[in-house]
Amino acid sequence: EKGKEKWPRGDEKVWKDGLRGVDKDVPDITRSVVHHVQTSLARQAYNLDEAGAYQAAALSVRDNLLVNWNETQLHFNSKPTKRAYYLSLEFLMGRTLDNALLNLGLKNKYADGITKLGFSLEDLLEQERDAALGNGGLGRLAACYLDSSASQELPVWGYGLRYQYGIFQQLIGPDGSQLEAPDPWLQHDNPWELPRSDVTYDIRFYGHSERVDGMKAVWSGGQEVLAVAYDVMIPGYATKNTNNLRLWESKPKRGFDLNSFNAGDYERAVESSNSAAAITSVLYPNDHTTFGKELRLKQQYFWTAASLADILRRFKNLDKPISEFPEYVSIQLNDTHPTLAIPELMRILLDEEDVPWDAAWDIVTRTFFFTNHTVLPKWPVPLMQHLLPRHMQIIFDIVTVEKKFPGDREKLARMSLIEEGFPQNVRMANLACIGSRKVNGVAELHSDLLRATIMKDFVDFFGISKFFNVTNGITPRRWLDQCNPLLSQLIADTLKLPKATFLKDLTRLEGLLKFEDDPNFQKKWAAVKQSNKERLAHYVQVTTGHIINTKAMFDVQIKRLHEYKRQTLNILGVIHRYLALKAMTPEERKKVNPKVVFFAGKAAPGYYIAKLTIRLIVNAARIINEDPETKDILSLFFLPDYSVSLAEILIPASDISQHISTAGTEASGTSNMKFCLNGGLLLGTVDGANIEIAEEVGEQNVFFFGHLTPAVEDLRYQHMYHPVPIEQKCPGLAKVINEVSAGRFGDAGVYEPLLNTIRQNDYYLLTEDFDSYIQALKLVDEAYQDRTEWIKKSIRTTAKMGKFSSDRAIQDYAQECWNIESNKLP
Ligand code: B1H
Repeated sequence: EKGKEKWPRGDEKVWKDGLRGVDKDVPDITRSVVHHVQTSLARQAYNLDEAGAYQAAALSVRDNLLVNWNETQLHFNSKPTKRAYYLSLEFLMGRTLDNALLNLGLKNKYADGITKLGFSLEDLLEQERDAALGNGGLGRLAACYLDSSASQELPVWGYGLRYQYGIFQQLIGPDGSQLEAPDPWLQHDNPWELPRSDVTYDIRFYGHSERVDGMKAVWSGGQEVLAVAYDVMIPGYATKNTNNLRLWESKPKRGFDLNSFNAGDYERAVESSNSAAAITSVLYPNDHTTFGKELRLKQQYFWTAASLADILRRFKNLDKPISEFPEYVSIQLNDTHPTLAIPELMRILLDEEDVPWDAAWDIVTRTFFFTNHTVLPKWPVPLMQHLLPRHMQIIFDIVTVEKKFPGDREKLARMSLIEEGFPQNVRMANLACIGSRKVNGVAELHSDLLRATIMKDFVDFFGISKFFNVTNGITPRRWLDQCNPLLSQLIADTLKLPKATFLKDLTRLEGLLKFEDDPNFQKKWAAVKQSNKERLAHYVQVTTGHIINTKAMFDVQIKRLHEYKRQTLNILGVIHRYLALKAMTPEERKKVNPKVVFFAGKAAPGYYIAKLTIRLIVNAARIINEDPETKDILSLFFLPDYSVSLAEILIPASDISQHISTAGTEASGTSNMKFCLNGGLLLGTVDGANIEIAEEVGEQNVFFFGHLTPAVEDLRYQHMYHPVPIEQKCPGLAKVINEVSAGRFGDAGVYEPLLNTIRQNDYYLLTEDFDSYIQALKLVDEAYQDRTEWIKKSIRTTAKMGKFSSDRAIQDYAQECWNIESNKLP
């Protein structure tokens, strides 16, 4: 009988002797690296370059992870355990080697071993390509959550897609505009994944659905493709527990169509296999808006169907009745992208498990939890009907059941899963909401706004307790210890604690408050920042040839280019500063504190206005950095191809960072937390998690400006219906805009569409916030003059960041939603 066989087969002692343990000493490490050079890479000492040495070191580290990973699987399989599954279309992991070494506690030993083999570990780390399977904050959040789950020994498994191409590479063309190139991150072997050719599922598209008795149906025909699993090990920090991230690749079910092949039509024969492979070929780079594209819907269904099939198979191994599914499985939906999991689980329960409708719906609504990160995507009914006929049927059946709810008709229309129109649309957020046990936003303000606006009718219907908040978090392992080893060491020395203590309980940083007045500690604190600024300056010099004054204030804004994030406000502020410096006498300029402004971020390839902002930044930099009158006191850089790895260099080097979205538009933001954890001060609007950061560190330690959320709607209304010319509304900004428009930064004319968004209805309210923004920048300058006070602010900021650890966020989910428990490997 399966599952009851004796194992291991053969002699248990022989098996045990054959098992590899985790490396303990430098000789074990060098032996394993050499072994991989020889037998995995088929190379030798004399022909090994850095790329090869990186591969061998990575394979050797992977062996250690595998030992722990296997034990973790066995541990959690040994008795029925409730698990949580995190479904995310994006996992922005960045590099793995350094993180794995730190989590395993093997970094120093590997550094020694690698040195003995004639290489430097630091150089090998630079050989690794980022795994960039995400757009921005939403994808990086998923990566932080995996780290926190494993580090807290929680049974949380991730599911995503194995895109052949991650987020595009950004290049800057001769005229300063963004150009895109593919990101072939799998070109070299990826040592961090394990192909699981034995774990596959058939996934159907198109075809037709025929009802059989009542709510049941048979879905057949159409196209079938194969989902193949790839496993990525997720090591916890200072624990053996090593979780799993399973990524799906699409493959043709059969190599090619034999009928067409036999008829001599070879092109036709491979056509369908190409279309199967296309499903997981590329990450959509649109961030916030990917609407109406058939391939995107295919990705979403392919991934949710494969993941659910896998989850169900694991549940079935437990031999429990299907009604107990929610006792063993919780599924977190990362935004609306995986919402098809709801009708898909209904389909499986109704059509394959013979569960009646009400019982099926009960199982579904106890299994899913939904995190909202932003506004509301929808899918056209005709597209869904064509691609997923059975799911469309189920959605309409849910609507029929919904109609039995009492309530006024307008309200029902607002709450409906179907938006009327030509064509009709399926509202995915409404489906996710009614199909889930609980719904949360990602910062207090955002959750409040959800409850008060788009979810209001649902709050009335389901009651307020279904709607709650989990403020986002970041992992202190990567975003303190890994990216800022000097600061991490200084904290450990000062608190006289092992690093693991505060890296696992970030609230311990509060202990630093005792030292804020200690001049000796302040000096060391400042020295760490200085050294990180030099590291960044070195990077800029190597990549662009520019030499940076590291005594200057470093001011950083790095995030996706978006109108609502208002990089345009920042660059127009820089130009305002430049014009003011130009108007000064040389004597006056001597008194000005030098400043370097950094931007980085990608724009969606089709986002014209965002791309114009990049072009303006790049071209303004060309003028400003060459101006002999000002270049010593103001310089400006747009660093191309922003990535997790680049963030790891930029964040520790910042004195001040900007988070300046129009109030009420940034759900949370997470880089704000990263900067503050690394002792950078925050300049921002009263939006997203900025508010909670200020609550923690004290408002006197952040620089806030701009209108508040409740004012935004009225202001927009005024701009629409009672527009005031910009010269009157905001003369300071008008002057800057006129200079740009006149071609002072080259390209006269090309920026008009960008400038017009401000001159015309100014949806993101730059004219409303510009003056207070400039005022806030002035306060920043003044504060920086008093360096001791600045350093104190910086220490206080770091000290109060405990709340923003993703460990806390994951505990919130584990307790509020998943009802799972830590289970540490012996
Ligand atoms: C966030 C997205 C997003 N919100 C659709 N929404 C996407 C939506 O490709 N798509 O279709 C991609 C991304 N991303 C971000 O999530 C918020 O803007 C941030 O404020 C927040 O910090 C982050 C994590 O919650």
